[in-house]
Amino acid sequence: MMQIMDLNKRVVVAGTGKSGMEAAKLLLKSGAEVILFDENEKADKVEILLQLKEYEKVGVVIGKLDESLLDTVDFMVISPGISIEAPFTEAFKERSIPIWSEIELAYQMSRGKLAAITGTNGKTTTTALVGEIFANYNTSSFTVGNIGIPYTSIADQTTENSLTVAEISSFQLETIVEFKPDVSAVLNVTPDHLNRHHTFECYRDTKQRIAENQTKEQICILNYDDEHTRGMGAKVPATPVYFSRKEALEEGICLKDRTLTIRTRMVQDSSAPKGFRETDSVEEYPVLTIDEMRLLGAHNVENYLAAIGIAYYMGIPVEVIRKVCMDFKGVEHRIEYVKEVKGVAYYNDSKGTNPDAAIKGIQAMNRPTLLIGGGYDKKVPFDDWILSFDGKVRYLVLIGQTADLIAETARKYGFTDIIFEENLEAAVNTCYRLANSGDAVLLSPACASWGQFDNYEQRGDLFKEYVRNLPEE
Ligand code: UMA
Repeated sequence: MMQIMDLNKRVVVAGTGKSGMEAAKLLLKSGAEVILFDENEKADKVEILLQLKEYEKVGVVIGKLDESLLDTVDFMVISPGISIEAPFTEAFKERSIPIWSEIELAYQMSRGKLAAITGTNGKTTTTALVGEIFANYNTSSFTVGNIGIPYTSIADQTTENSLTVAEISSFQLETIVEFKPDVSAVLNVTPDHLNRHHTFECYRDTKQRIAENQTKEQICILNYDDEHTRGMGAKVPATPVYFSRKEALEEGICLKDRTLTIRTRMVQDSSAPKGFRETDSVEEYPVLTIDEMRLLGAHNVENYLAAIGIAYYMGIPVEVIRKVCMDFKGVEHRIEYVKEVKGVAYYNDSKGTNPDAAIKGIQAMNRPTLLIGGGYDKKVPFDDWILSFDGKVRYLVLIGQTADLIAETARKYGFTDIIFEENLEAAVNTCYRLANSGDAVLLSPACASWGQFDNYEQRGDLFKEYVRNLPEE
């Protein structure tokens, strides 16, 4: 990464959400003068200034930016939520004032090694897993980005020995300049955010930009099973390394029988200049089996394969990768493994707040399942969710406002093993009574939590508490 910049500069920071506030703090700490700008008239100037009260060289503009201000501005840092096509950016472009993504600023002001992960789905889980692997190996490690922690919030804490993993969205990639991860990854690309990027091709190409500044010595991890990311291999300047859940790759990260396996000619060697030495034949490293993973579902096999590749090429020993992969419980509230009680595995998918998300939850189950559902009524149909049960659901235990409506839909499709409960605690106790060893209990409500809980986090936390209190004997 680059040297820490000389920040005797005047910078406009656009957006006063998480990214803008953290970018502003980093700039101010580094001696820059900052003008925070937000188009939303409702943004609270006093509140913003209060958060930055320890700094002097800071101004806040809400609503419209006076163009005369721009004559002395050196560059702009733009928040991910603001499109590069936003009309106010025109004045910057006319004056050739550079526009940097918040992650560009963070990158330029960081040290150590960086892994950056993008893709339409799975990036949060993959980033979280890589982050845990780093944390187990290195005392200075950071997990940042679209996952909810702005990269700028930790940039000045990084050292030459730090390992950082960043979840990167297409929004953040739109305005990178020199952003250059040591290992990048594009997990998959399916249509999303087309209102911002206009066409699928533009969206895909924006994702591919994660690798655009890399060189042959650096690695770009790509999904072989996705035609769009497979095609990127020939286009990116980095050395592509594929992962595949479906194909036995000659080189790459793939399944051998049911074992997630690294096949590589780049062997880790701490005495080699870059930590790797090239071998003539392919070396094979088994990491863990699918059955040893606590996270379920084909999509998670892909996330693990990618994470294993990223960690390996960031120089993490296979033993450490294996240990963390075996322990990894996933992102909180997302098909999260809680514990096993009397041979029954309990999963918290409180984030399954709509039928689509809850379908992923049920698809991930590989055991007969007692499913807890229901909650706040968002007036969405439950048909597809019921149809996804696929013979796996032994009992549907319903709570909340939507209980009757879900039951009615279920019966329409011939599913009648339905139990109504007053609240979540009673639902957990009923599942505990009815489950057999080898079953799973899944909270995946297909509904928002409101009415019974403040938010899905609280619902998930309570579920876990009830499960942990279940008698083991
Ligand atoms: N604003 C303008 N003009 C605009 C648009 C927004 O002035 O045209 C202002 C708003 O008034 C607001 C500020 O910009 O004050 C908001 O900035 P932001 O939307 O970038 O929000 P942040 O709080 O900085 O959060 C961002 C990411 N948000 C988006 O990409 C929309 C967060 O990802 C990310 O976690 C965070 O930075 C830290 O890196 C969220 C997200 O939804 C979770 N991401 C998308 C996704 O995952 O699908 C990409």
